[in-house]
Amino acid sequence: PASTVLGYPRIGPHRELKRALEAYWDGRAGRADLDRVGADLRARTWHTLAGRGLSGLPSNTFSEYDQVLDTAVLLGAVPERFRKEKDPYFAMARGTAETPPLRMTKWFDTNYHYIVPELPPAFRLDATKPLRELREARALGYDTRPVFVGPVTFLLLADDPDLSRLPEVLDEYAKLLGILAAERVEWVQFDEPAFVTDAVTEAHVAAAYDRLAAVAERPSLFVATYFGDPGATLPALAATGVEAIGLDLVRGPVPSVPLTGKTVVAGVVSGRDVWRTDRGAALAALYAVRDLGASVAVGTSCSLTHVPYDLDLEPDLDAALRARLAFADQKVTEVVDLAAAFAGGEAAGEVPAPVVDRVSAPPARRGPYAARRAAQAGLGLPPLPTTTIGSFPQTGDLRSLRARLASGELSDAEYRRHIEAEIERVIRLQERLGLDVLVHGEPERNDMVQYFAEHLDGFAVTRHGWVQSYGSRCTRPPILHGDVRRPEPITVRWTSHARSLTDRPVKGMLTGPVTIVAWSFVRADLPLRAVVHQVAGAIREEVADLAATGVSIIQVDEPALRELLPLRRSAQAEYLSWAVDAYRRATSSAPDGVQIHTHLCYSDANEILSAIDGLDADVTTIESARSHGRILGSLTDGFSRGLGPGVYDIHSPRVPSVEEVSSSLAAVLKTLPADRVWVNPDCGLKTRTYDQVEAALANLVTAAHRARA
Ligand code: THG
Ligand code: ZN
Repeated sequence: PASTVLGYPRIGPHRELKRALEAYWDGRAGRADLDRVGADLRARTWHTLAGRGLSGLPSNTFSEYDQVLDTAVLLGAVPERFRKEKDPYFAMARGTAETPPLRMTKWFDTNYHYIVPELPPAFRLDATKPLRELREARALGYDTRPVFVGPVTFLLLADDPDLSRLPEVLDEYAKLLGILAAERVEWVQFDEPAFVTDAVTEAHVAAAYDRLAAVAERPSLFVATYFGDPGATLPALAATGVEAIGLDLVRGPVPSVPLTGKTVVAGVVSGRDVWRTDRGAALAALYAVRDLGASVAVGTSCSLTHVPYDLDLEPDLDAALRARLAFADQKVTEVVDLAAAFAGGEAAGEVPAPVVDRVSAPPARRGPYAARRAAQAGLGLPPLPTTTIGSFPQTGDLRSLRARLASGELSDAEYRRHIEAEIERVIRLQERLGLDVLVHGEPERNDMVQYFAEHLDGFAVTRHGWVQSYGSRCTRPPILHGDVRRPEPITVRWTSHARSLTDRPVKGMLTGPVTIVAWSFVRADLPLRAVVHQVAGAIREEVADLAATGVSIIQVDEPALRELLPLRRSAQAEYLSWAVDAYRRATSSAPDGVQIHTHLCYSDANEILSAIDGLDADVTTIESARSHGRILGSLTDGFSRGLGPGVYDIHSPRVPSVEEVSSSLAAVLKTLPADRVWVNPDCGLKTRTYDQVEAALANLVTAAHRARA
C-alpha cells in the first residue's frame, strides 16, 4: 500500500531556517540568501523522504513563517495596511515600526503558534508558492502532493470566524484545484484538524466537500482530520465524493463507519510524541481499517513538524531510552516498514491494555483565604505592592556562561560565582528602583521547563531536539520517560543567596506541574493526570523546602494551564478539575503564612477563569496589557484574592511613560478594590534589554507611588 507523512519539520535539522530568517530580518542577508536556504531545506526533505522509501511525498509543507499565514496569502487575505510594505508577508507575521503584526495563537492543543488571519472583503487566489514548490520538486524528479490548510479549518482559525463565508472561500479552493489539475497533479491534501472539534457540523463538511468534489477537472482529494476523533464529521465526509480520508488513530479510535470505496490514510505513527510505534498494535489498527471496506494507506497521525528531526543527532542519550525513541526521520521509516508488514500480512499484535491510573492522594488544600491573609499580614507590604514576574534579561554573557559550563571551560564553582554575582546585580537594581517584592532574576535558567527537567529524575534533555514554536523560535521539549522524582532541592540555593543580600522579601520562583508536562514529550504508559500528579509531588517538595528556609512568598507559574485543555468541550471539565488539583497539591505544602503567587500568560485565559480561581493562589498576575477590558471585567465577579493585571506590555521594546502606566493602573483600580491590586509588568523580562527594563520599571514604581498617594 501507499505510505506517506502528513508533513515534515521545516526549521532545519540545525535550525538553518531560523538563522537565515534572523539574518534576513536584521539586514545581514538578502532575499536570495533566504530563498537558497529554503530551497536547500525543501530538497533535503524530499531526498530524505524518498530515500527512506516513502511512496507519497508531500509538498508545500515548507513555510517561511507559518502555514496558516501561507494560506491567508494563498486566498488573498492580506489586510490593506500591510499591502504597502516592502515585504507584506513578514510585516503580517512580525509587524513593522508603524504597524503591529497580526495576532498569534496556539495551533489546536500543540505548542505551535500560528498567525491569525483577518478575513478580507473579497478573496483572491494566488497560488504562486505551492506552484513554485511543486515545480521545484518536479525538477528534482519528485511528483508531490501539495498540502494546504482546508477551507473549513482556515475559516475557523480566522479572527472573528465566519462560516457563512464558506461559499466564497470554496470558489477560491475550486480554482486552486483547476490550476493543480492543469499542472497534472494527482493528489492534493487538505488539512482539516477542526473536524475533531465541536465547531464543525456535518452540514459544514457536506457543504465544503460536496462542492470541491464536484469540480470537473481536479486532482484526487485527500482530506486529513487529525488531533482527535472526527466523530460525526467522518460519516459526513465519507458521504462526499472525496477519494481519501486521513484518520488520527493515535488520538482517536478505529471508527465503526463503513468506508467502502475510500482510501484511508491510517495515522498509526504518532506525529505528537517521540516514542517508537507499537508495531503489533499499529498492524491491528491497519487490518481493522481494511475491514471497514477501505483501501489502506499507512501514514502519520498528523504532520511530523511537532517532533525533532533525527534521533541520530543525539548520541549522548541513554541507550535504553534511545531504544524506545523515534524522531521524525525514524517515524518515516516506521511508516514504510509498517506498509511492507501490512502488505506481507504480518500478524497483528495485542492491542495494549488501557493504562492504569495510579493517582490516589486526595486533593490537598491550604487554610481558608481569610486565615491566610491574616497569617501573611507580617509581610508588611505597602498598598499597591510592586513586583516583577520573575525573569530579568537573558544577556549574551549569561548564555555564554552556560555554554562555557557545558564545554567544561568553566567549573561548577566558577559558574556558581558568576551566577551569584548576576543575582546580586539584579537585587541591587531592584532595591535602587524601589520595588517592594524582589526576585533573583533566574539567570541560571535558559528555559524554565528545560531547567526543571534537567534537575528532576525521570526526564531526559536533548542537544538538537528543536521543535518550532513560532516563526524562527524553537524549544527543545524535554522527554519525560520515567517516574519523576526530585533527588535534591533545585532552586533553594539561588533564592537563599538572593535573600542573604537584602532585607526585602524575595519570591521563590517555580514552574507548575501542568506547564512542565505541557511543554515536554510525555510517557504514554500512564494517563496524563497521573504524570502531572507525580510532577506536582516534586514541586510540592520544593515548595516545602523553600518555606522551611524562611521564604515568605513563592510563585508557582502555570502559563500552560489552558494549553492541555481537551479539544472537545465534553472532556474539558474533567481536565480542569485534575489540573487544578495538581496545582493545589504542588502548593499546599506551604504554611498559611507563606503567600503563593501564580502567573498566567495568555489573554485567552477568559475561557478558564473559574479554574484560575480554583488554583486558590493568594496573588495572580496575569497578562492583560493587550486585552485590558476583556479580562478585567470577568475577574471582578467571584475572584476574591490578590490580582496583578500587567500594567504594561513587555512584548514590545517600547518603554511606557509614567502617564501610560498610571492610566493602566487607574483602569485596574476602577474595576478592582485597591487592597487587592498588585502593580507589575504583564510577563517576565527575559527578552528585553536592561536599558528598557530599568526605564520601564522606574516608571512603574513612580506610577505606583503616585497612586498610593
Ligand atoms: N518555554 C517552553 N515552551 C513554551 C514557552 C517557553 N511554549 C509556549 C511559549 N513559551 C512559546 N514561546 C517561545 C518564546 C521564545 C522562544 C521559544 C518559545 C525562544 N526560543 C529560543 C530560540 O528559538 O532562539 C531558544 C531558547 C533556548 O535556548 O532554549 O526564544 O517559554 N518550553
Ligand atoms: Zn507571562
